[in-house]
Amino acid sequence: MWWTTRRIVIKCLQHQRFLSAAAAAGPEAQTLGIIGVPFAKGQAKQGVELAPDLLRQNKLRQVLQNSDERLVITDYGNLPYAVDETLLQQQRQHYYHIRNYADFMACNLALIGQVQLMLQQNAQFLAIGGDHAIGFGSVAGHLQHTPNLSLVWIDAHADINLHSTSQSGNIHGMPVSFLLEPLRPTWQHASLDKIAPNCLPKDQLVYIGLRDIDPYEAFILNKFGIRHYAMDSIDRVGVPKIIEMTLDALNPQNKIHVSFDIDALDSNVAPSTGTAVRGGLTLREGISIVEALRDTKRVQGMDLVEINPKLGSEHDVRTTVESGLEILKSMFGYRRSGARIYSNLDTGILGHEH
Ligand SMILES: [Mn+2]
Repeated sequence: MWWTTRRIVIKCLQHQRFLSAAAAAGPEAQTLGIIGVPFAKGQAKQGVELAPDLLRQNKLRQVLQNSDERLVITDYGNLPYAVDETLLQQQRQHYYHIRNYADFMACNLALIGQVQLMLQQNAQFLAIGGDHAIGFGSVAGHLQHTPNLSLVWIDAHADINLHSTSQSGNIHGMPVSFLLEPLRPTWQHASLDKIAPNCLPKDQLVYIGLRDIDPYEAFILNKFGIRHYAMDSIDRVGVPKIIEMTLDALNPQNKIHVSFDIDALDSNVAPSTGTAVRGGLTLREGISIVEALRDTKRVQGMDLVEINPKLGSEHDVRTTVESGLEILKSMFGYRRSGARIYSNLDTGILGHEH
């Protein structure tokens, strides 16, 4: 009968009000620090440095706030950095075949400090690139604050080249090699033990979405048994199984860092990016993965990188920005199921009979 249904609806609303009151009283105001990292020198295309401000213009803050009203957001602006003589010397002597090594290191040194600062002041942080070269500083800063960390790298590419294996010299294809314990000796002139002593054990890294792996990258992944769920395994077993295997692989005590390269998504939903590869994740698959990670309540840091507003048409740029915002929304609280906690609902809308 209609009135029975109505009574159930009212009961549900009352229950929801109870939940929201509990949430408001609880200690868990969810603090989030945001840093823009407009770094474009890890690759050759201009434009990726415009992404942080473009996302802000497209209401990044409101989108996040609407996805969870309990979020307390602090935007730290865009990260400045300065190159010093020591780094230029390292570049000249050891890493001259890598494009912009000194800039890469200077920016990431600043980011390592910035991430630690944000985690002292917030429960979570978001770093917006820029190209994926900033993945080094973002994860390294996270590791210095929280040594027990797991990393989920969602990307079309493995970004695990060494200076000796990179064909392009573009350092946005190398950040993971700076983070992993067994690869650190290959960067012996980079003073990593000094600038970022905590590194990532190889069994706490999982890749999702790969479909363009260089030969030496494949060699490294196989040699060290690094878990990588490329698009073919996603096709074979489906996203839910990939999520399950990913979570099984990560230490349940650890916090999680999610480094999301927009090119993990298929180029029809993320066309404006420097190294687009067809046959990627659908937006729904991307959202599913991010939601599952969020639901662990262990994600403490995230990167969103490689959105390039100078590539493609105006429509392409809008599509890419919208996809990026959907991914962020899901990470920071939005639920497609509608199962959210609202504190200010008018529970009288259905009348007052009980
Ligand atoms: Mn990448």
